[in-house]
Amino acid sequence: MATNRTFTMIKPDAVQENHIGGILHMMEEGGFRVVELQKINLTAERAGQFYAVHAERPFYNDLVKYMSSGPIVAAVLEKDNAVADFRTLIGATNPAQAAEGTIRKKYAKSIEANAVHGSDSDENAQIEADFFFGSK
Ligand code: IDP
Repeated sequence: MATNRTFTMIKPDAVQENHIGGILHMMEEGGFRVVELQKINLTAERAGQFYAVHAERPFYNDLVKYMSSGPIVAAVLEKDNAVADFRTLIGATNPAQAAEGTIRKKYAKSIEANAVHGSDSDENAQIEADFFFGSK
């Protein structure tokens, strides 16, 4: 995957509260094009695999439970400088610290239920996109 793509998920709290459209709209308004899109339920096992990098963190078990608590929307997005620009658009992990105008500022409920995921590097964007959509 080129550096103009990133991977995102709309997390269970935001899907449950009917914010898929609002969040996709903010992504498109932010200049991102939806390349792949899928609504899916993660099993606890799959959620655990996705977040395996956090396996030693104290919040890992809760995070796995939360991410498998209801459907999520997985997507691949395209834009120049996608990974960095998307991290800016979603805002800080903790919504209390997220900047005005960011997706998490508007939709996140807590540091855990923070509405969206965004890849943190080109390498992880590729790995995460493949996790859901396979190699392209
Ligand atoms: P990021 O999603 O902003 O990249 P990470 O540090 O990679 O943040 O954490 C992954 C996810 O784990 C976060 O989006 C959030 O859902 C959850 N998380 C991170 N830190 C905490 C915490 O301190 N308590 C509970 N959940 C957390």
